Amino acid sequence: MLIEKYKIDEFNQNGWDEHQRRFEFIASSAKNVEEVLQKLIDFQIAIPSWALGTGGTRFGRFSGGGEPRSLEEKIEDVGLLHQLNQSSGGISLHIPWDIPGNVASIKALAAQHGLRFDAVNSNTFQDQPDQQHTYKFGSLQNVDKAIRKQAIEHNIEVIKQGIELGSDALTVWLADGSSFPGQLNFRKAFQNVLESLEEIYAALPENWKMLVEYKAYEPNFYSTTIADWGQSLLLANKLGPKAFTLVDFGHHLPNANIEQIVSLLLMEGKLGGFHFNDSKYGDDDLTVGSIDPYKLFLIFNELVEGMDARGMNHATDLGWMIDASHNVKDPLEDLLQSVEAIQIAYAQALLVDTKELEAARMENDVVKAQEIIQGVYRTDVRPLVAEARIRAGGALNPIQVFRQAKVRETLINRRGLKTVATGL
Ligand SMILES: [Mn+2]
Repeated sequence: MLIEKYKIDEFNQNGWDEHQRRFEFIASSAKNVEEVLQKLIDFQIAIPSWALGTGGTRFGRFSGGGEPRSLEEKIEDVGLLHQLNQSSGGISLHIPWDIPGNVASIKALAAQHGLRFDAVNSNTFQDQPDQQHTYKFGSLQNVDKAIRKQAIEHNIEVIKQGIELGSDALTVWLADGSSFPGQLNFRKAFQNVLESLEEIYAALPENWKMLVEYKAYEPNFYSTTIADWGQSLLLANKLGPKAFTLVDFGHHLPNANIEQIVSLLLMEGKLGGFHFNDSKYGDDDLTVGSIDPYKLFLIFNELVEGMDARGMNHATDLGWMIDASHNVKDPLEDLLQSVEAIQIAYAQALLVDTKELEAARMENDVVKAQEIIQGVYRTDVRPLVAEARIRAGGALNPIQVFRQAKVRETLINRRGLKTVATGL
């Protein structure tokens, strides 16, 4: 569903004067406000098709009602988010959870909502009802050649689906690994994954990227065959210029210095994209910025600095996606919160005076360097983010509009209370 434009304009009147005061305050002190606003407007974050329903844990799942029952309804939900924040202009599909029945009508529906198809994701971490071989002991790493072949063919099929939709990247995340010492020959497993990825890589169109995602542990608990950025980079380097490392915020061991990882990957020209979420202990998939917004800002600071150093376009040269799960919140409200948290961190990173910071570093002035970084982090940039959203045609306060327009109630009426989004 979409909300009538005039209603959004009406809702925007609430708190308008206060917004103006707050925006003028920050606009009077920040140097490059117009440039920051344009970059915020251009910056789009893809929403994954699996994040629109309530997620669950291995203990249970509590449905919230009105969840999308089809790919069409998922696109409509992302379209609504994009209408409200004007920053969710991409949707990332998981195959086979979301195989488009009629590609032309799916593309038309997405275009109608101003959405593009972001990276397509393969799935070899669970068995599908009609598949011949099981992935219980891994997919691309499997000791059985026939199983590897099945997983390779699935990835090539996903590329084909993506080409039809106008996507230009394949994200590969493997659950492959081992749960007990002795279970796996590490070298053989890695070699099998490399050889399998080489076959998939060969099927990539010229303008496509392969994003190799890593994860420290889970669902395997002793080893993961692509466990960290070193292993992912090793694969990306061996595969070739179309292969890149994909960093997911929650896929690290506790306290990993993710900002340093993205900095070095950018230096090597091998960072392909970033998956946003937040975590306290492990791959918790919580709302972006809900636990450690400072870490998010520090990562963005390195992303912006590293991309600028290579002359990259922030909006288009890396894949940006939210990869989170919503167990106790309305998924759409949660996604609105996540997008705003990303924009806040991005806006703050854009305000860092990099020349001044570099000068402080050259003087070994540790205190000044910290003051510069934290000075920006402690600046309330929410009025900048809101101004960018309004100028792009969105809502001053997306969550407030979502609630006042009774979106969830309407979706429950239309779709039912006990719907379950596919894939979760
Ligand atoms: Mn991810």
